[in-house]
Amino acid sequence: MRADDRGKRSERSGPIPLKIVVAGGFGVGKTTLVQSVSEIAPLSTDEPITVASVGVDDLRAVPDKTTTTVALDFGRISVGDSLVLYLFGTPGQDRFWFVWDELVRGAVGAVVLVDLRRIADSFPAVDYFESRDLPFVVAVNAFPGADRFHPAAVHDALRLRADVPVVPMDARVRSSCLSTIIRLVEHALDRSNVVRFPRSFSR
Ligand SMILES: Nc1nc2c(ncn2[C@@H]2O[C@H](COP(=O)(O)OP(=O)(O)OP(=O)(O)O)[C@@H](O)[C@H]2O)c(=O)[nH]1
Ligand SMILES: [Mg+2]
Repeated sequence: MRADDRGKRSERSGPIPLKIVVAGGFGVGKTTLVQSVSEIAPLSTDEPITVASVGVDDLRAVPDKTTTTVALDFGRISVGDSLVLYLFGTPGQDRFWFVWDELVRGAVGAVVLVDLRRIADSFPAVDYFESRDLPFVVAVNAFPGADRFHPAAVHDALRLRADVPVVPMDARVRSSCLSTIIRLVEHALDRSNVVRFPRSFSR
């Protein structure tokens, strides 16, 4: 195949789709992240938190929280003409774990959000991606006290593999979320030894 034929082929086939999962414990900011970065109106499946949650979900750290994701969050980000990222946010409550296996199918990797006031809540998500050998980055979300710990200390506390990135993030700020997602894609590409992330993508 000649080089210009390859160009025509990629024109016809359109941008490469990449699936990214946004995971973590209950109320760590997964829906907020997807809503911050999506260029389309994000799909959200949040429902009011009901009395069934009492004694099950710990709302002390997020007292203003009135809804929870019951199926998934969905959003999209285009990266120039070459890539389109599809974001799938997981439900945070333990009773919706069964949805995770469907959501991660075909994903290049995951952003695991952590609220340092409740770091143990994100252990199951870390374990999940480690056990499936899926690339992930840990994003320390900007809840009160998040800046008191260096990423290296968080890395140690979560007993992460040496190459797993830990990044500070504010899920309410688009540029911050994009930096995290770029870090994930770079990490996934590093692990697969393929191409570099396009430089044309502005954060
Ligand atoms: N201070 C602060 N609050 C945040 C941040 N990110 C999210 N929040 C708030 O935290 C609460 C929980 O956010 P959600 O995005 O619903 O969390 P979630 O992980 O999707 O929750 P579940 O789907 O129920 O597991 C909301 O009240 C957000 O406004 C952040 O970076 N800093
Ligand atoms: Mg949610």
